[in-house]
Amino acid sequence: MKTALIIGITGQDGSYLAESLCARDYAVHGLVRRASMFNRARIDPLRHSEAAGQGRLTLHYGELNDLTSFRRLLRTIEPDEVYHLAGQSHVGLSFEIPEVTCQENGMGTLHLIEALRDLDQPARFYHAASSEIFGSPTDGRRQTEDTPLAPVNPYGCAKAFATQLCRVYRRAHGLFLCSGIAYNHESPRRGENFVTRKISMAAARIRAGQQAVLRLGNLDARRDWGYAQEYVEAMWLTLQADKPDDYILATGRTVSVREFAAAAFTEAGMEVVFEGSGENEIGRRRDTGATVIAVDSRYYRPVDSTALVGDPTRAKQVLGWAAKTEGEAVARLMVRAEGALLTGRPA
Ligand code: F7E
Repeated sequence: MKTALIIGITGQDGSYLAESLCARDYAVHGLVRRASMFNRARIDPLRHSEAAGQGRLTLHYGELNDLTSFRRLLRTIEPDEVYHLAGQSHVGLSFEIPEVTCQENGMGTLHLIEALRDLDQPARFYHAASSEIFGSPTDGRRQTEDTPLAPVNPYGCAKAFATQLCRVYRRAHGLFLCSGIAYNHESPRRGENFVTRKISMAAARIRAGQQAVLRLGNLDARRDWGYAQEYVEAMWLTLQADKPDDYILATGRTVSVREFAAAAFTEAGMEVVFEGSGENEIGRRRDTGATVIAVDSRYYRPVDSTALVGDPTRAKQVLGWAAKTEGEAVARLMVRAEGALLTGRPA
């Protein structure tokens, strides 16, 4: 039986990955942050499952920058694979809390790989990198693993640092370190302050008469949106490869925030027509004429990366992985899940 350690097991990706590894008969250990309130809702079903009952899921308290306890944990559980999915993940917020973002996403990663380096048999290590390392490329081409790093926000800077560090340590110390350069990947488990979840929740609530208007920032921003459950399979495949490497994990196609919202509202039974422009743009229901989407400049970012689209050819060729669900289909599945929450009926 293989042993895996997931750092960030309570997050969207961590919870899907834990389920996937338990189904593959791994002994799964998860690092969770101590907090005054429990934040384990996403892994609760797994914690109460047969796998947990059989002792195949174990949670440990830990912090990204607490190197001593991480070293102790590594020595105790001797993992074959470590998945580093933790850190401050909100790009917009990284302008407000840049130090925490860089400490967790940058230095936190350095601490982990330094601890691995000291082991007699270092585990294979997956680092959750991000398309934000590329910033706002202007050449009109899809990004590959060789696209230069040019981040435009503190979050991207921290991820670029950690990605490059993994490359350097791979080369210098021969460690099995891999970065999955993931583009936006969403699901019903997404945090509520990411735009896709904000949209899907609002569409379901407006439909149910529990909310009047959805206020959004930049409707023109385009994202390469995939489905998180598929992306965690790529994470696992990355660590099963013969050699350590970095992989672009993307669908290869973008839709705008406006198009994503339109698909979500249509799924909720409300066709939306957009009119106006800039801060004055609104979306009205075609059937009632009611304004259901409005632009609010509070959600604009100082700089927004608007041209990120990945070329996942290497992941396809080496790992045999390809995203199946993209853009509008992601919007539809997220609204269906919200609808089930609101009505109590299965999705
Ligand atoms: O924004 C625009 C916003 O916050 C997407 C993280 O997983 O993916 C994620 O980062 C776009 C941006 O995700 C609102 O300006 C418009 O252009 O959902 P988001 P993100 O910033 O792309 C990358 C790959 C990561 O690595 C990150 O960890 O939507 N937008 N109106 C809005 N965004 C938000 N949050 N809220 C709005 O009202």
